[in-house]
Amino acid sequence: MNLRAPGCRASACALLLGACAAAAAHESPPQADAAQPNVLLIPANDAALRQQLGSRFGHLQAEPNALRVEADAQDRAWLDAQGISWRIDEQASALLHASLQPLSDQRAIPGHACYRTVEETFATMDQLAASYPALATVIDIGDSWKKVQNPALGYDLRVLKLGNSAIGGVKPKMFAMTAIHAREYTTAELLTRYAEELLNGYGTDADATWLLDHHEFHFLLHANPDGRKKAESGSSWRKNINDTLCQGSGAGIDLNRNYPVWWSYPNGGSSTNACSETYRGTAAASEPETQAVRDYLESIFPDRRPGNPETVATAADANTQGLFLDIHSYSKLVLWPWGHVTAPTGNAEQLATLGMRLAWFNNYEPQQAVGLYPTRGTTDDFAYGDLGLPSYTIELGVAFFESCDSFENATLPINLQALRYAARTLHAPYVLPAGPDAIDVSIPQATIVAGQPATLAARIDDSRYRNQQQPTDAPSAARPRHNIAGARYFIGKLPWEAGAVGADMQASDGSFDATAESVTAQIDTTNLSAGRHVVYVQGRDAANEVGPPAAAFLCVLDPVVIFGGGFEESSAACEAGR
Ligand code: 0X9
Ligand code: ZN
Repeated sequence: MNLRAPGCRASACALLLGACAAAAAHESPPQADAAQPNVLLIPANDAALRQQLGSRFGHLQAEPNALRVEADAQDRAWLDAQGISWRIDEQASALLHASLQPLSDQRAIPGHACYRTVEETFATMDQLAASYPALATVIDIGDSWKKVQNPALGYDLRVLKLGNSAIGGVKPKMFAMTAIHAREYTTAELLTRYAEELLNGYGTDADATWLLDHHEFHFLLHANPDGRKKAESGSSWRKNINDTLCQGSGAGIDLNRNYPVWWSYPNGGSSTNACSETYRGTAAASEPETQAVRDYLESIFPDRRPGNPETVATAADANTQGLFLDIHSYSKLVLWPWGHVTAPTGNAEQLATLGMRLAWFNNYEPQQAVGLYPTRGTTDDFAYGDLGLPSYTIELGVAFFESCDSFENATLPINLQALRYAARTLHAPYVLPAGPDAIDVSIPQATIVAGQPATLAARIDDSRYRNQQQPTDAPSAARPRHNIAGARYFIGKLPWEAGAVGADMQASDGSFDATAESVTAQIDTTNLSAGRHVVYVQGRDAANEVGPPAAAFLCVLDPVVIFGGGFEESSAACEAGR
């Protein structure tokens, strides 16, 4: 990384940051095409600067004493005019330039083969729906801006809905959307792979099975397909492609500033300039992409937050079910409402608790969204403000066009873990994350003849929080870790289902006196029916809070059938869930 402003000696820079910035304005950046953006390092970080830069760039990466933005020649001149010092981050800029090469083959993204294009993502959705007809369907929830202009062009906004349709009833739902900002490649691929994991795991993985039996997952994989198509042609595109008010490279409305809650709040958190990267549109929900998501959310979720959506302190019902996730890139953050003010929501502690649980898995910075920079009209403030849903923006990884190596080996695995955890809280997302997690549930000998005891093991862990590291101007989210006080198992029914009967598990070391405990139980199978059972484990802490359950399969064989010599066949049938 070149830490000097162009044309400045390091010592002069250290002393004369302002003068260096001025010098930079008169020289072309080294090895940079003037029109191409570079990654700039700005050696300062405070709330006023974040607000100023956030509003212009609609993206920034924060470190304790520095900020990074992607800036073209015009942006650099603007920074100079504002007296903001900057240097080029050569390494990050080289990566950015490599990813912005024009692309020729639209069936895949050259140099980024791990990311499906819009068409490839849609083909995957159709294949999944065809392969798993009882578990997956595709729902058309509206049209992109281009399609509204001309039905022969543009795209449908398509939701992949997952869940076992053979089991009826109203179920807790996860709604997750990705790629609302077109260039954020990693987001849609992460969610597509999570959908594949859930479906492929149905019937073989106990957690995937109960999650799909008792919940619904609604994934809008391309929330801005017109824009994404442009990004796939090698452009660092953010907004939708509505060019009625600004043409050329500045066209578009920032869909993450177009949502109807706090859209016009006077905090400068979006722009009224039609060519700005954070342009909010002519009216709240002016864009068809926004209208489709708003209407769909209001159709699948009840309103659990009374009164006017634009009240700061009103709490949503603590028993609200379901979750809203808007997955962006990049900056390694887990954010929750509000984004428009530093005042906390009425569910601040509950939102922070789940946020810090998620952040444990991806090791990202958990904080109230305004701590990054003030925004208005964002998806998460809408989903929380309008419906009371626990709502999160997760900023994945390290680049818009992140390398496949980095995506597949770093960003993907840790964020799949965060999604798996989030899914297990859907029944009571404001409540369950306060309790300890249940992990590594196993029944080492999981196929047994009725009457034989089965050994169940698990770990109960309350230490899996990531507390907020960086001080911001938004309220802090730190919370204590509790000792484990107990664990119970439930056969065939989730702990909260009618008729569920729990049985105690024991601490493997003899006493419950630590924030993480190994637990075990001997399951008496005498009265269990032959066939496959889901065994759920749930932990409890010293504050009497229970956490999200996790499960393992147990196969019970009928002794009469076994006696007749059918052990192999019965075991195979039971393990396959037949
Ligand atoms: O500015 C944005 O829309 C998000 N950053 S990005 O680089 N992906 O564009 C951050 C939004 C944070 N604020 C809220 N979620 N309210
Ligand atoms: Zn974004």
